[in-house]
Amino acid sequence: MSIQNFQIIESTLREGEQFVNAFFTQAQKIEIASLLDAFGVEYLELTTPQASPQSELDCIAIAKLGLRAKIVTHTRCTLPDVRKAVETGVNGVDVVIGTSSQLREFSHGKSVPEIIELAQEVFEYLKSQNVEMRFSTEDSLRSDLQDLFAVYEAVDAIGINRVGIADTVGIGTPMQVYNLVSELRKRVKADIEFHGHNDTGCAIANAHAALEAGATHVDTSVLGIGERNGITSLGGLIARLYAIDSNLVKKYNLPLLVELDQRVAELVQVDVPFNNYITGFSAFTHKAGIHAKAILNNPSTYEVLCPEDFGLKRYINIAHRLTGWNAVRFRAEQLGLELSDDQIKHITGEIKMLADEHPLTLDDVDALLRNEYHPLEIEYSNPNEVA
Ligand code: HCA
Ligand code: CU
Repeated sequence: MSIQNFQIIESTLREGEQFVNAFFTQAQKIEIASLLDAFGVEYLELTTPQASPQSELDCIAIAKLGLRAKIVTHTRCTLPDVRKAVETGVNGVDVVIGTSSQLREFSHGKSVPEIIELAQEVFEYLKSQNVEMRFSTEDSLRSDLQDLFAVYEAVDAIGINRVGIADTVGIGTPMQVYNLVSELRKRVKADIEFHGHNDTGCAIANAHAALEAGATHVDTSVLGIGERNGITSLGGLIARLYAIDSNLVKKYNLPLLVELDQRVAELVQVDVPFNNYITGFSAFTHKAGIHAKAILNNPSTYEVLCPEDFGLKRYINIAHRLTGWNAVRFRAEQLGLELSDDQIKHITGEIKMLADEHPLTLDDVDALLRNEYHPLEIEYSNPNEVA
């Protein structure tokens, strides 16, 4: 199925708050919410007001901001929790309960018929409150399929807006997620949301597989922060979809990703990873001579993401032993130095020799180029001129 309409449920302020280093103040939450809203995510998911008195105040404050994004909060499947959620003034409630045998036995202790009964009670109430309703099953990938579908079909019959699949432990593969979502797509009318953890590195691929199978909503967080090593990252999902068709993500303000990643990294005291999608420091740096030459002719040779679309620039690193003379010539042109091909080739050889001895910087290369360009300048200077 080709991906057409999808929406992002941005959970930096819920799943992200479960990241070990996250201790957001209300002002910081408002700052993150406003940035995400300016980026254009469709939903912001907030920590349940049941978590603490401050969490409740934060929900109320963010619900009042009048952002373009819909504000939803995340709750357990109980009447007191959803009541409290509705009272904060949010637009929707994301209800979750565990359906796997592990969670049924060791977490809430409820049977499948009991889960269904509880869900019916909770959603009948939410329906009367005119808020968006989502029901998701924790640890869906390790749940018995019969149980899972019985629960989803029961809540779908109530007429809720979305059902969610959660790969809580990051165990799913794209193929498994694809198959599960496809099956669910046949059984429910509601929209389908996917929430995937990244324990085994599949969170982005799984989110993409879910969309291909007919999911309509994906949960993300900035930099992927969340419980343990987190979930599908906002930037990673954007990169994945952009590479399929950049039109899929043109509804978002892409240049804001850099600020979002940097700001959230700062708030949770980590660096943006060097290999991060789009905003990692080497994401648009090309090094080998062969790559550099092709990139200079046509960037699409080695780039599926266009840095300009994210307000970024590509960088060609020439100060190393893998360099090539085409890239060195390009640098000379950037510096306004007219050098012959022979001169450029000679300098390229010198760069390689020096780089074998010690690490070089771009300044070192620039100096070599400038020396080649003005080799005799001193001899031609006017001896009568007094310094
Ligand atoms: C958690 C809950 C959750 C919920 C996902 C959802 C998960 O374990 O903290 O609401 O769909 O990963 O199962 O984040
Ligand atoms: Cu989660």
